[in-house]
Amino acid sequence: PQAIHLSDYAPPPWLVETVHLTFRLDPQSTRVLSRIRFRRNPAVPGDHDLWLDGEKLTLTRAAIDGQPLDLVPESTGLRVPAALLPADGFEWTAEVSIAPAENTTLMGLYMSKGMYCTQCEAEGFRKITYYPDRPDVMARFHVRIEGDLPVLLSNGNPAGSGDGWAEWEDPWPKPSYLFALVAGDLVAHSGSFTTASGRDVALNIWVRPGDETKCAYALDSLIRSMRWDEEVYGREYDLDVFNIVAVDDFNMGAMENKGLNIFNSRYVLASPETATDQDYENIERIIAHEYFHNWTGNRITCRDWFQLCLKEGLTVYRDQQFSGDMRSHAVKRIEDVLTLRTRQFREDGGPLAHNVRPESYVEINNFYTATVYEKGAEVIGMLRRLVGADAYDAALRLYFERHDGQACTIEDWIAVFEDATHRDLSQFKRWYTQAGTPRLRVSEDWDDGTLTLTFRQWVPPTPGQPLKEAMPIPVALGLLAPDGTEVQPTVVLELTDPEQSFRFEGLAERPVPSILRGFSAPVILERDQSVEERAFLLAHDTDPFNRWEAGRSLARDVLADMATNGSEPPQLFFDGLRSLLGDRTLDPAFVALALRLPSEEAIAEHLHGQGHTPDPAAIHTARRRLSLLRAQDLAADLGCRYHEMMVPGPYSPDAGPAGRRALRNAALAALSQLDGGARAAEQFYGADNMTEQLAALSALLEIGAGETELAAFHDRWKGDRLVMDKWFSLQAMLAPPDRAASVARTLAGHPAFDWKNPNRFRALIGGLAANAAGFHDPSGDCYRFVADWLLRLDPLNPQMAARMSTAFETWGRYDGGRQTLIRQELSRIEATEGLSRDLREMVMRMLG
Ligand code: BAL
Ligand code: ZN
Repeated sequence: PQAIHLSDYAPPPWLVETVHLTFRLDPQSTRVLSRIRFRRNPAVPGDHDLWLDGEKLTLTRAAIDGQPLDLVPESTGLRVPAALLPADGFEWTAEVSIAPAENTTLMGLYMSKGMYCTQCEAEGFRKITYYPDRPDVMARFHVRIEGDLPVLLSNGNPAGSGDGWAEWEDPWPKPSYLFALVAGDLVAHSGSFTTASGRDVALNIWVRPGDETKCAYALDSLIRSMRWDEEVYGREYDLDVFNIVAVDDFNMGAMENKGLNIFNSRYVLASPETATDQDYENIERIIAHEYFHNWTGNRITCRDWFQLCLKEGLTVYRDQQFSGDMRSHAVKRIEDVLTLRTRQFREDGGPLAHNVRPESYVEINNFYTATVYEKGAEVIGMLRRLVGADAYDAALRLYFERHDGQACTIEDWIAVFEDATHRDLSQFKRWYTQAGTPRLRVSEDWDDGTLTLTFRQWVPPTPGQPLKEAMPIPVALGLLAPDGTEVQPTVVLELTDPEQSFRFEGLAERPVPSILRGFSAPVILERDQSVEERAFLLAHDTDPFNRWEAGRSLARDVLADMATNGSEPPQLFFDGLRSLLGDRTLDPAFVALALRLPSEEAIAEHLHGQGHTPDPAAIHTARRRLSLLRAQDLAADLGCRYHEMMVPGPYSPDAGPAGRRALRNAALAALSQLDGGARAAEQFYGADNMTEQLAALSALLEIGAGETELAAFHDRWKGDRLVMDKWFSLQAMLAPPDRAASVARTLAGHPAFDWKNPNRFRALIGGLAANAAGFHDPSGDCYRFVADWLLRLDPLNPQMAARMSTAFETWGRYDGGRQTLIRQELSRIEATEGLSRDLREMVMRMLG
């Protein structure tokens, strides 16, 4: 398959004014009638054919201005010669038929448990009808749905309904990727919102009958998101109705279709008995994310798919701000950095590394990545740090004013900031055009009251980019006196050169620098720092992120040492944690994060970065040993906190009680190593909420117990799909390394392993891939198991298969034996006939 290049972008010669669609729904043969008004694009002179994308469509008839056409479709679309096209515009009419019940890709129009639904981003609309399916073609849509189902939904405002039909009118021009249709036997959990200017908006969360009792939190999150976007970004909602639909079979987390968001049901449905605190937090975040897209994505969209980060990076940044405002900024920042390091640094350091704005792709679905989303959000955060909050607000106002209704590029975005701040941001653009995580090495020099900090930056080579230029890096920094007082409050240093020094003069005594406060840039900071200095920062840093980071990097180094040379942890490590655990002024959620040991994956990545070949088994053993030694050393303190953090009264998902449960469950996991799981079993059977029950089950599995509880959990929850996903993933994730493959095989043979459901597939295959020592067991059993399942899923749902193939992306870190085994599996996949474009591109990139 051909790669598509950013440099080849050409504007569309034909634009669309209006689209009228009629759907006559039928599982095997849905008929789609289209009437589309085209006009010439004044920016593209000359005569041009009309190209309409279309895949797997049966064309019944087509006409231009009522004149029937005799066209022979190609496999990817239809071409109408320029000679047949009136110069000043025309009306295209067509009828196609499609089979939603046969559509297993979950792209385009498909069925999920008797319900019709759509997913059009990025290129699903072309599986619905012939159309210029590209985001720079924006049009007003009118949709009529005919079908014998009680609820018939599309984008925009309702425009009439009757027995077996409904019409929808969307007044806002939009690209086809934002089109949506839902039809089914659904019920709504409803509410309303009055916008700042007094517009009443009806809010509905549509679910299958029986699930309407699990929508309250999603609705509440939506209302808070709508209010927040008015207050913080001055953005008001612009339709009379906002519909959200929960679907069980969905490839993504959710989709921001105009006025009709479609969600994976795991990010809508929640009750205290079935959803964890983490689930609630995710629902709040994703509801907000999709809602925020209404302005950053929908009203202002992307010119082409290379610009994906324009909407995704910004919208992730906005949802991060929102979650911070709703909960705790310090805790949220730590969680976001953990996600970034786990998913994005891994991607940036391997064969799949790509720019925040990629420059070529074979299959765009493969670029909905942590780099585009999470690093994209970091880039926005850095911009805001560099220009300041007020200038950021001014730039955003200008962005909305200048580009409303347009399909834009990163150049447009940067220009807005340049115009609003009069800064030259040409170097900053490198964050969009250079892949790889910059490394920042800092050295200190102390001389007679002057501290000099010297920074040296280096961006490692990535595929297709052997040489890099210096990045602009905002480094937030503070200085602490030996008694813990802050002698230099946070300043933002702007690095622009490969090497740069900064002097701090007139200091009475040598301070301890706190560098990269709040994780002010997505870089790897390299620093020779003593255990004592880290312990000092863990105890005293006034920046909560760096306080956490001090403990984190200490734990990481301790674990790295234990895994590579069998050393023992220093007592100072335990003492630091003890004082943290005993500090009742700290947010319990923060303490829980500080107690979380770096994952095995994080240690492997760190060791690889230090020039070692990580041994997954040694890392696993070291982490378990450190966890046990820590529990022994801190047993009394942990026991104390376990009791203290009990949350009385009815369950609330709010940050306060959730933080208490997080600390309590961290203590439980540690203590279970000492008490044989007695407390965990007690908590498991006594829990009235999923957070406590699942944490107890997890603590039991981690110590090799919990067989009875697993069975009890299964019996209690076998009727609940979302809870059963947890049952699958927990077992795959926590299986002992030498038994991971056999546990996974048993789970795959379980009657509830509905592998065509993306959530269930991800639970098992993703869970196994997250079991680092198990997945990398030297037998290669898990590699084979995962490859077999990718090959099985690929013909049905290539997008999911391609996404899950990233289990293999870190192969280059490991020893020769493991590398050979993984490459064998990747080569076996690559050699398979009929492989999808999606999976083929991923495997080829991984093989390099
Ligand atoms: N646009 C795809 C789903 C999301 O990022 O919201
Ligand atoms: Zn998004």
